Amino acid sequence: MKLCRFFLIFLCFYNLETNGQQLNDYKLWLKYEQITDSKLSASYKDISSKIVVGESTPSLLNAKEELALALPQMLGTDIEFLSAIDKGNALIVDVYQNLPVDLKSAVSKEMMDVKGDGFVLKSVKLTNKKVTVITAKTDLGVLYGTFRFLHLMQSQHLLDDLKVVDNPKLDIRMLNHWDNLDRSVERGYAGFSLWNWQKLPEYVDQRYIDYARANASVGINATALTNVNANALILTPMYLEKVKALADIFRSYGIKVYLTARFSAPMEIGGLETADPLNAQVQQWWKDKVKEIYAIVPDFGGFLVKANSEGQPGPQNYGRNHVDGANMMAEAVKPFGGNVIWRAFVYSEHDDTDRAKQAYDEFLPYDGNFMDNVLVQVKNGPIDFQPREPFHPMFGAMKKTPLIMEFQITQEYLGFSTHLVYLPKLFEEVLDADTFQKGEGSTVAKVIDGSLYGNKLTGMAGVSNIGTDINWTGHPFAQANWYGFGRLAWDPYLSANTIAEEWLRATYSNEEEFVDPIKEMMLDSREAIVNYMNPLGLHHIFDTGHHYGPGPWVDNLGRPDWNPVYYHKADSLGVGFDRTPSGSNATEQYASEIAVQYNDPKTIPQEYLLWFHHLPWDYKLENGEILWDAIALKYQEGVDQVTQMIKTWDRMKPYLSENEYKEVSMLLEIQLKEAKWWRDACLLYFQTFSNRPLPTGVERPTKSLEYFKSLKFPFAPGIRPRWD
Ligand code: GCV
Repeated sequence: MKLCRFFLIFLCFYNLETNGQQLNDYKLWLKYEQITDSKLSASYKDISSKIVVGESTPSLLNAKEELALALPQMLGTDIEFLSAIDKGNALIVDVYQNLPVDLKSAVSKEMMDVKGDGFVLKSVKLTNKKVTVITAKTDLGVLYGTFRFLHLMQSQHLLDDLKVVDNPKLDIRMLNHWDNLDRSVERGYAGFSLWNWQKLPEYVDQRYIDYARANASVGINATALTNVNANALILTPMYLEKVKALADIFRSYGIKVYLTARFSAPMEIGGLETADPLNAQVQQWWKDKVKEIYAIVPDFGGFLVKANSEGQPGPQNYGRNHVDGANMMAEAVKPFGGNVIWRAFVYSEHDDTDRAKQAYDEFLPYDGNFMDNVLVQVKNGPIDFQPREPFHPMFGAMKKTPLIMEFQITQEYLGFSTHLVYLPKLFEEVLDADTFQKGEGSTVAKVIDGSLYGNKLTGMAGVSNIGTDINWTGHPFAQANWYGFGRLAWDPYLSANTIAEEWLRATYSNEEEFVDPIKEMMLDSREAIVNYMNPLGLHHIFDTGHHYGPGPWVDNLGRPDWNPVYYHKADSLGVGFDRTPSGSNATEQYASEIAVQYNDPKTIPQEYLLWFHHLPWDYKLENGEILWDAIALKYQEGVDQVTQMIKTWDRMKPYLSENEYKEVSMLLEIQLKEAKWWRDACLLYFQTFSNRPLPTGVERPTKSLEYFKSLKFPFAPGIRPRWD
């Protein structure tokens, strides 16, 4: 009995502590923990315990609130907000035009380099005063600068001689929520949708504000609230009231709301008989709808549209094309300054061309025909957010149309929210890829920031990994993917290394002994998952529908291009998809420099080998291994890398609280189990074709192929519910 009570009390404390940890995780990278280094703390106090904040706008008030929250916690003392400063030290936070004259001239040089919502942080010596100034042309810029200033403190930078000028390099820095109106999230692995439609508009969850703070802290300035597999109801007055409530909260954090527009909405909620974009009534319906939206959300960003893709309706249902559809909507939002973001994720069930080629084939002929407020949103690779893909050939090839990059932050094909995978490494690889479309150095980053072709509108979208889990993203390290996406949308030239370090210091610790090995672990984690899921260019060999776990054997789905066997094409002779001129010739969609290199299995980067080539099992790689052995060894390497991650994490115990340690450690154990599952299932399956033994160094599977094939997961998270 006594033992039982003890156990209950223990459980209670355990839960409280676990909860405490999760509440800490809730704060994301905005934890603002006390600075323990006494020298640093003294210098920060000197700079920032007296503050003057311009209070003329809601965004400046947000900056003030953030300082009021962060500084007392970090400095361990009270701070004073003053209306002006005569002498002594102070932090001055205001838009440039409101600064006192002497301060204005002290930062005027830096201000000349500020663009849009960029900002300046500068230490300035004036008569009687030493001032640290956070300023910008816009109040939003000041808010961004404030977050950066606080981040520098969190990561223990010396601020005595501060001089930072930073500008966002892309215009639209956007999250795409694949959130449904029933609060399920397509490909969501962190709970339900944040948007509590039933309680909106009256009930304003603190989460909406914290979501906005987190986004603003990295410069995210747009959010598409609803799934691209859209429900027209979001455009009805009842829901628009709720959208307004969210937009009202987000506005002062600089976040514009976009909605996904179901192409058939004029019929479904408008009572029309057609949604033909060339029909005058349909055009008028969209114009009226847009007017209605802007009347209640004056800064509405515009529409995000998935049309004629995976069963979604679109202009082709009426014999029209993407330009007809996009321009009709663009015409409606244009007078209000809105945009249409039209997705290029298309592949047809009636076309047996290699799926990897279809979006390019379909969209290239329209280059130059879209209105100037249309952006075409292109996924990073030509298939679908695989652990590794070559960059999408539309980047660089589509010269007269602004392309907005679509990355997937949620880990549909990367272990859900269970696997620790640091995605900025993947994002960086794509952004740095050279398209060669305008000579060497024509990187994807230059395509999307508009510098290659001079596009006026630019942007980056990330499919959100955020949900109602206390820690927002399911895995504590998945927060780094939200953070990293935001940082790269702000500046696509930042390195994954820098971003990992920034995130770790703000989230976990500034101890070098912790930061260095964990940063290495993060940077290696993406290659690890490629190795244990899709090595050497294998792709889309996931189990059906939910994409949880391996399913290379799946061959019975409604469309050939949904079946894994379509992608790996394993047979007794070899494995891989021939996309060279002897096969689908997808390489012709790239610049000749790339095509030539990729067409030859000897010169193609090894990581893309089986994406572009079907090769014999005994094909000899440069290092002398035969293909079958190389595949097997890569799977093993992936498993070994996860084992190494576990060891690294274990060594970090002294720098972590018990629960901080435990939550990641438990997840890593699942990751190891699943990495082995991938290795064993895939190797047993491919072995039925290769008919070769596993090479030395590869662990023998302990279960049979039949066992792996028998696994079913009807309730795996993130599958789209059927309401339509
Ligand atoms: C929103 C993939 C996903 C779908 C997603 C689609 C898209 O196919 O599996 O869930 O649908 O991409 O990006 O539109």
